Amino acid sequence: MRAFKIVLAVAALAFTMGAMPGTASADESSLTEATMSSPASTTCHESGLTRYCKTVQSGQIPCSGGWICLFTDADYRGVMFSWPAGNHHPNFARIPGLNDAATSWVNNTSILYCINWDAAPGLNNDMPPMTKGGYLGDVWNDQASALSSSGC
Ligand SMILES: [Ca+2]
Repeated sequence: MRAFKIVLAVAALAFTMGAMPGTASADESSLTEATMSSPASTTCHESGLTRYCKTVQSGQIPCSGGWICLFTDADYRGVMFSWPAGNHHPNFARIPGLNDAATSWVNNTSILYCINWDAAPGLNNDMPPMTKGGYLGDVWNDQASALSSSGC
């Protein structure tokens, strides 16, 4: 996961520099400080095939290749929860901050994923391979309670 964190930190730095043109003339010490105070923070929770990571970062958050990502805000913002391809999760109530909170998504895997309305089998919303959605829509916004646990 170290490489993943570094990618996120670099992406965050690039975003910060792009968003604030005034920093372009910053000297080297300021650049070092910006790197160390990067707002990106990723923590991962290992639990077999329900392994997931949580990323807190300002602005749009990149979803790595080979991962399925859900975001609590539209346009891939807010808090990102992500799973490596092949993983899933049966009940978002076990993930603080995620149940009934997903608003946008990125599927960077070759797997047909879906979100489930409830932890029990029922309504699904498909997320086809290599697609993304900046807004789940008025019906599905803030409703997802599982990731592909009851089929797609
Ligand atoms: Ca729900």
